[in-house]
Amino acid sequence: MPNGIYHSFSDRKRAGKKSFAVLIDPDKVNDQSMAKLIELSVSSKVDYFFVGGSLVVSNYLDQCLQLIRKSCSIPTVLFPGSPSQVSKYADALLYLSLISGRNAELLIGQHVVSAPMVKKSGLEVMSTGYMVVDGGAPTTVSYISNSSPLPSDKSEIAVCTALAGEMLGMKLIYMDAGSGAKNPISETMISKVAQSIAVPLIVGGGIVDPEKAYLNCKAGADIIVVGNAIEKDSSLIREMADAVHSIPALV
Ligand code: 1GP
Repeated sequence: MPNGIYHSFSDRKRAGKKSFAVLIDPDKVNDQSMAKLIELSVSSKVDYFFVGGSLVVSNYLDQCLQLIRKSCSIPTVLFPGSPSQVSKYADALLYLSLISGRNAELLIGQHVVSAPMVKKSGLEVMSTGYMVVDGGAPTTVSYISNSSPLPSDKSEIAVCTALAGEMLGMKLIYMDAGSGAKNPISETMISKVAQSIAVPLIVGGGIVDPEKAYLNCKAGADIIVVGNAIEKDSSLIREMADAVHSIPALV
């Protein structure tokens, strides 16, 4: 992407164009499943691939990113669960600070340790205020991060957290109910947060049908991320992408 991924996020937001990102967990794919996923994503006009997971134990990350790069022009954004998930074969990195939690390691500690490596990677780094919202059941992210999620019915805490993140200089806010969440984030919370911030808002976790993706965008999400549901039924890629893109851009 000539001007960088963040540029494309902000340009699309400014134009009111909603984006759809497919989340790929490198532990759950191989060359064969990736080939199919890439083909479907290209034909469905998927905007971005987010790549990563709370727990990546395989060595497939680099290979997976290289395969995407050689097969299509969909940009890849690392969504790392830990500093080990940095790869020079991606286009950009969500440099996540878990601002909904109070675990200093995930707010700043791991960033300090990984900063030289991230700098050296040459990746486009996008500072991201990462907010985990209670999705109705313990998810890997809440266990691994050892921090409590934001209560799902406390929109005012979500608003204050997102505002603080933005004023601290974070360029993106990512609200996540966690992969496989029972309850995705409510439109009420999304809308209140979206109205309070100017930076692009990413929303994910437990979105299993196109209707929900559509409603989340209507509420103010700029980028919808779906992983689990697509792993189970890849035909959802097209339906989700169509639902997100059905929202008319601003004139
Ligand atoms: C999780 O936001 C992502 O971090 C996507 O969640 O896998 O439930 O779609 P799902």
